[in-house]
Amino acid sequence: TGGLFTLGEAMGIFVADGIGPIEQARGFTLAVGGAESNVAVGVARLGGLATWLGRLGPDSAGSLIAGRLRSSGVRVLAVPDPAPTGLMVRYRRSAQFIHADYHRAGSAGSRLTPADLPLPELESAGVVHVTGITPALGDTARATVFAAVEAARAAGVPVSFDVNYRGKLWSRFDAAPVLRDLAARADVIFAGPDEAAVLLDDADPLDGLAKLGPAEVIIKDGGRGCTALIDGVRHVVPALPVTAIDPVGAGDAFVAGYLADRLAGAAPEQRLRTAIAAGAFAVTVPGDCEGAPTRAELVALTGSDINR
Ligand code: KDG
Repeated sequence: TGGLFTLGEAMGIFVADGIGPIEQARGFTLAVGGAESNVAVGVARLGGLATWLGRLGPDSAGSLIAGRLRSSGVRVLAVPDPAPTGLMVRYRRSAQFIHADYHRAGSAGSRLTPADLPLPELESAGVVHVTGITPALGDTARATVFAAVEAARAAGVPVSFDVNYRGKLWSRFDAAPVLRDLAARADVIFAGPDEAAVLLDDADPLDGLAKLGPAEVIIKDGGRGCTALIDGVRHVVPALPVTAIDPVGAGDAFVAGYLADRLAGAAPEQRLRTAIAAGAFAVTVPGDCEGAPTRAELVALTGSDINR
């Protein structure tokens, strides 16, 4: 297809309306989250082709996820599974602090296996994108991520890897070797400065991650913008001044912006500018994937057609 192929766990998320202790929540919105499906939605909104593979349970969260992703333009390859679809409960204790609990142990999404991979599709993708969340979900999920990455490499398809270290799923000690193994197999790697430190003992995250293998290293640093080392060239792109409402999903929108432009053949500096603008747009919208912008919305935000 030449587009993005990604795999992982999508979840139903009960998000408390408003700000304050969860006991005082007046209601909950049932939203859809999952880092990889967020990236797929982001690429689709930007006009790219995006396919997401994952297991969904025989329940309302499963149908909600499939329906929402499809209506966002994502090609959904859902493997039915008898286990329940994973859930999250999230509330904002204050404007600044967001609390999240996972209800995903043994979930449908965690039971992904290498046999689920549609190899011909994956091998004809323009980029295969994985994250450090899926290998933390279980042995078969981890094996699936590595099988997807190996199949992509063997077929000459670039591999994109967002470190996405989740301390609630595994310790830094357990995560580090697995994340380093994935980094060594990736062409493109995304990490926050703290996440880079999980993989590296030494100082500079750009040089350190590049030494592990990827030709394209992108450090996303939220409100401070991003730095990158792409084919030996350093880039620094400042953040855009926006009113941040909700940081969740901004990193995924950033990745989607970079990958959508990469798929479209844009030069590195422009990919980073689109990534920054997509991340900036996303923080102005509550929700995990609701804030992923269209091209027209990016033009409205930046006041210029950064796509040309
Ligand atoms: O990047 C946002 C994700 O963290 C969110 O949608 C939930 O995938 C998720 C996770 O595992 O934390």
